[in-house]
Amino acid sequence: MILIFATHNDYKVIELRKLLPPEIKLYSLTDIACHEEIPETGNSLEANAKIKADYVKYKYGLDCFADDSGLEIEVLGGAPGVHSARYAGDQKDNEANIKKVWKELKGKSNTKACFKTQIYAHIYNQSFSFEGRVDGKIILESKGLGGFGYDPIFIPKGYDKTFAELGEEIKNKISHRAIAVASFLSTLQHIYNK
Ligand code: ITT
Repeated sequence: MILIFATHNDYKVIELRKLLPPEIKLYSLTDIACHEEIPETGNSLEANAKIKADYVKYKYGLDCFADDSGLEIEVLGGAPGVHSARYAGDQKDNEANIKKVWKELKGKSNTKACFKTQIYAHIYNQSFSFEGRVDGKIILESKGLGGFGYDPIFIPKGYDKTFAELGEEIKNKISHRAIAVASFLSTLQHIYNK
């Protein structure tokens, strides 16, 4: 079966290709030559995931899903949250975003944080929503070369290394995205086996 993943983020596509079984052929927006930036005007992860999935469903009429994810830092009242991609400005610069997190956390001892993912899917003219969350903490230095975004500064609970150090195998077992995708997958299996 074919599914369109409504994203321009190549790292997310790489993660999803590893998380979904090979019989699901995954195409990104770039793969279907959709180069527009879909405006993420919602004020929640779920609203933005729905906006991205709806865009593809109504423009192309294809089964699709979108992921909207964010980092929530407890002492910052949940920031950057829905603004994670553009925390330090519209250029979506990971390094600048991380520097802004460090600046905002200066002098604060509580660095508890979590990553959240919302997936919104249109499959066989039905729509579905799934969520995933992983708790952890922020560190005030960058560690590791794997992953993307805030991975080099996030240590998941129960570990002593960042997502960027732990690598894709462990991240793909415990991450916010892996948890949301597991629910998505069990729904897909249920629908396709009917
Ligand atoms: P699309 O909207 O095209 O899918 P995006 O990168 O803009 O791609 P989001 O709107 O979901 O994705 O933005 C979430 C931002 O949060 C993302 O750019 C990263 O900075 C960060 N983020 C999301 N998931 C992450 C992960 O697994 N590890 C580290 N950072 C992550």
